[in-house]
Amino acid sequence: MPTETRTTCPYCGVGCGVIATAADDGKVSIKGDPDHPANFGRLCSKGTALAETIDLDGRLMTPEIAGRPAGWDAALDLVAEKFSQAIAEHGPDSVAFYVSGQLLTEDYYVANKLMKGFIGSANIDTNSRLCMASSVAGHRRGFGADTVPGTYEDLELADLIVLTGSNLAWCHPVLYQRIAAARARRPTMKIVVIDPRRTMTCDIADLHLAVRPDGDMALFNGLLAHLARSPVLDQNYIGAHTNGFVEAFAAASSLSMADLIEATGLPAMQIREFFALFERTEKTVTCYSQGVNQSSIGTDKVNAIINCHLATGRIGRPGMGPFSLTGQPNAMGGREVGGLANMLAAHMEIENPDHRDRVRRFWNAPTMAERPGLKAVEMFQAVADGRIKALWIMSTNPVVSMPDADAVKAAIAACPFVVVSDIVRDTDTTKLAHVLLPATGWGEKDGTVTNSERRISRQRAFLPPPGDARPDWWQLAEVGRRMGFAEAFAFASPAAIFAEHAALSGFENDGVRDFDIGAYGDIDDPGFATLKPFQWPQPAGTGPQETRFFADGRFYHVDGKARFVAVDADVPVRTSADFPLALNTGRVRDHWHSLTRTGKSARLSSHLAEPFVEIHPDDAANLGISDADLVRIESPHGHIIVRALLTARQARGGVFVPMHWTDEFSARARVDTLLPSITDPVSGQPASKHGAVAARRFAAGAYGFAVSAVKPSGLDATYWALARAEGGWRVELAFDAPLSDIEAWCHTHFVLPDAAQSLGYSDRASGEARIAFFDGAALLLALFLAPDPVSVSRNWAIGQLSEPHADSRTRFAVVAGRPGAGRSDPGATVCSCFSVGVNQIVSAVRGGCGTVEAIGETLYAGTNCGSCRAEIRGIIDGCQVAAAE
Ligand SMILES: Nc1nc2c(c(=O)[nH]1)N[C@H]1C(S)=C(S)[C@@H](COP(=O)(O)OP(=O)(O)OC[C@H]3O[C@@H](n4cnc5c(=O)[nH]c(N)nc54)[C@H](O)[C@@H]3O)O[C@H]1N2
Ligand SMILES: Nc1nc2c(c(=O)[nH]1)N[C@H]1C(S)=C(S)[C@@H](COP(=O)(O)OP(=O)(O)OC[C@H]3O[C@@H](n4cnc5c(=O)[nH]c(N)nc54)[C@H](O)[C@@H]3O)O[C@H]1N2
Ligand code: SF4
Ligand SMILES: [Mo]
Repeated sequence: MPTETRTTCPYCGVGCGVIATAADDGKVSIKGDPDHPANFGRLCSKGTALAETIDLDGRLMTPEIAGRPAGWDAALDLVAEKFSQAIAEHGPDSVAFYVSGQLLTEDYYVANKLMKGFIGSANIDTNSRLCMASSVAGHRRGFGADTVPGTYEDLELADLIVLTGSNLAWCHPVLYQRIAAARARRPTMKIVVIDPRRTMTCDIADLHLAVRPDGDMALFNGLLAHLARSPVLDQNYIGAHTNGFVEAFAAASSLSMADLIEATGLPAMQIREFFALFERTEKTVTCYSQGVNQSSIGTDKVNAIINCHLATGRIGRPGMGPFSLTGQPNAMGGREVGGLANMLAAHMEIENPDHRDRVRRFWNAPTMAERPGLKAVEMFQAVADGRIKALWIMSTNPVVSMPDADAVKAAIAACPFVVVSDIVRDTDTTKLAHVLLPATGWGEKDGTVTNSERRISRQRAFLPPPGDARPDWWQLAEVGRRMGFAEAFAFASPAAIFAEHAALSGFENDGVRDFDIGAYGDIDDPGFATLKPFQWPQPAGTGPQETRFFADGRFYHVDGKARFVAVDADVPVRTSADFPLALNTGRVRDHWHSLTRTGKSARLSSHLAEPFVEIHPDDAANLGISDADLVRIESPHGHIIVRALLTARQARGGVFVPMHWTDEFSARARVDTLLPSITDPVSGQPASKHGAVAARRFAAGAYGFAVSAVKPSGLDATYWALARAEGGWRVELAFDAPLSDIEAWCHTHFVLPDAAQSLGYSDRASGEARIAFFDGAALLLALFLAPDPVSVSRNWAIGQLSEPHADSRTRFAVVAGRPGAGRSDPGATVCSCFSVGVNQIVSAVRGGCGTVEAIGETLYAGTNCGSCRAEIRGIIDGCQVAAAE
């Protein structure tokens, strides 16, 4: 009998409920959980494809010491010994944990407890430093606690949604769908997007403000000054529930309209339109994400937003409030356990001696950390200069995701002792580990995560642990025991850890601290097994409730009031004559961070299959760059080579490069090697959205494209990018000079049986060459080479891996690089859920489908997760423009 397991998606902070069904033959299928209050059954493309990412290919399945398989005892003993030794010789601050918002709350709780209460240092920081730290700092300054006031329902109740620094359509797709559905029901609802790029999210926007990089703080300052002079300024609310308005207003009102235009780069009309819309719409929610947080002025940006909501009293009530969208599945859970170096546990403060004493008594801790520890960027600097002697990296890939990534790589490589816990054997970071610990991954582990609206949901195992893999919490607890803290780390199950965490949140709380889930302080294994999603707070003795904070105007500063924060509006400038382009970075629709999981899915890899740079056509023309050229992008810290994607969605003067590509997937495309480690002075969060670079066309001597049934190895091309494809792999290539012996090159990089038959073709006049290898009717490898970027249809070529090639006609068609008569080419994938290509959509439009709905009815494209609907609309519009011309 197939068994259904209710669990939670391991990707973004929306925290969608998932039902995983494991059939008798072990096949897993995934659908949205109709009863989960985050998604009510919806899933995005990444969630839908989860079953394609859980195979054991490339998994780390046994502990390793110095690259050799080892038993758990040997590995754990060594970790405990090296950490204890460093602490004995150099003190507790000579060791560090670098963890992740993708850990479950139970893993995170144990890591934090071990470091802050038992090792006695606060040198535990997390990739959430690169993600949420500015929001946390902004909340604490504004509210006195790290509290997200609202709920997802507010997004449906609002009359105006301002999305700033958020590409919601791609990064929180199910929330985007909920908003789109709400607006379809209530078309008067307005949406404003503030983003230097015209992203797919702008598809539902009434107004897109293409603000200059970091110009949004001036915009919100200008808005505060405008509101302060308008009738919607809520004097009563300000007087009764806040402090600091006068100073904040003084700072904000120093900007004239001319200053605002200069700082934001926006026309006066757009600025006025936005201000008027905000002023007249009481039910306004301002959602923000990395375009706000990842900035050298990120915390100020957060407070500039909060200021506007406080000034109008639009907070804590249905359909209004500032709303920080969390990125990772458990960014919020990490904050609850105090996983940041400057927090304690259960939203208590490390600087506060009473809080420290309370946690010490609760934990019965021998050596509490006395002061904040090193924040991520400082931590890797301390690794670099030798202050950190032992480092444990868990569930994150800093060689890819930290700014100045090559310096971080060098620092880790030089660290005397590095432990990495991961689910994947080969990542850019695991390569540098002395000890590798195999973790159980999604579907294999049990615990909880908290989403953006403070809703705690269970992740449940439905697969056995592969090989010797063990949960992260178990690894940490075992090391804790071996370091001499047997009693404190004698956890028998994730339920026991959750119960302790819940009890600590309620311990001596009495409503003083926002985070209180004391109701679960004595939860047992059966209770944990059946735990339903619930929102915090839920103090002991209370039942589950839908919650909104600050409805009563009470905040968590000692005086019970909220604080306005006076923020400056200077826009940082990073570009110079040598590095004239502003560098912006972020995400694509179908990939997750460093590709260790989504990179396994052919479907997800087909939407954008290689690293690229988005550049405005005018800038490209000035630089002599054409579409599909390779581009070398350079900063004082490093260089990368990526594909040019010319688009007017990108503003002039800047470029956008995705963060996803690693050394496992491309020759040289880690964009974080270009970014300086500039951080926000309050939060310590790096400015990942604002660097400065120079770009030029990279003139290769020859270009190539290959499809292959087996994964290539040791690629030595000047440029290569590897992606999964249906039936095998696809590889983009470029070389300094044309290959002298094509067949030999193929044999060096692809495993081809001796019996393989090859068919080649080369055209001296055009400089083009093709070669294909067959084994019986199966295509093993087809390589297309040309002096210019290869124009063969990618999807057609990939399709050949699954087609029979018994007769010479179809074999010649492969080498000719185009479909035979009667076959069509689907074109680049647009809808990854149903694998529908652009050419199929264009021909459906030509056949009379004039709307996204009509395309859906004909091709199904856009009818599952809906993330591609904006792209489909763009294709329809493009066809209609072409027809009209
Ligand atoms: N598909 C996908 N979804 C994901 C993830 C993923 O890897 N892939 N990761 C998850 C995680 S951990 C996170 S943190 C979230 C991130 O979610 P988002 O923050 O929505 O995503 P990003 O693409 O990082 O950046 C958002 C936008 O900020 C804009 N921006 C850049 N500079 C500025 C500025 O100065 N002002 C303003 N207003 N905007 C600016 C960028 O152009 C970009 O479009 O996504 C989560 N969801
Ligand atoms: N330039 C630039 N840089 C950025 C950003 C940006 O927008 N621009 N965004 C930043 C943000 S917001 C984030 S969140 C980070 C994300 O960056 P990272 O955290 O470095 O990226 P991931 O690929 O998510 O890394 C997760 C790792 O954990 C492993 N893993 C998965 N599941 C488990 C598990 O259960 N246990 C263990 N032990 N390991 C597991 C995965 O295989 C992978 O190696 O990147 C940051 N860096
Ligand atoms: S929106 Fe997509 S990635 Fe995010 S939790 Fe839901 S299904 Fe997962
Ligand atoms: Mo993130």
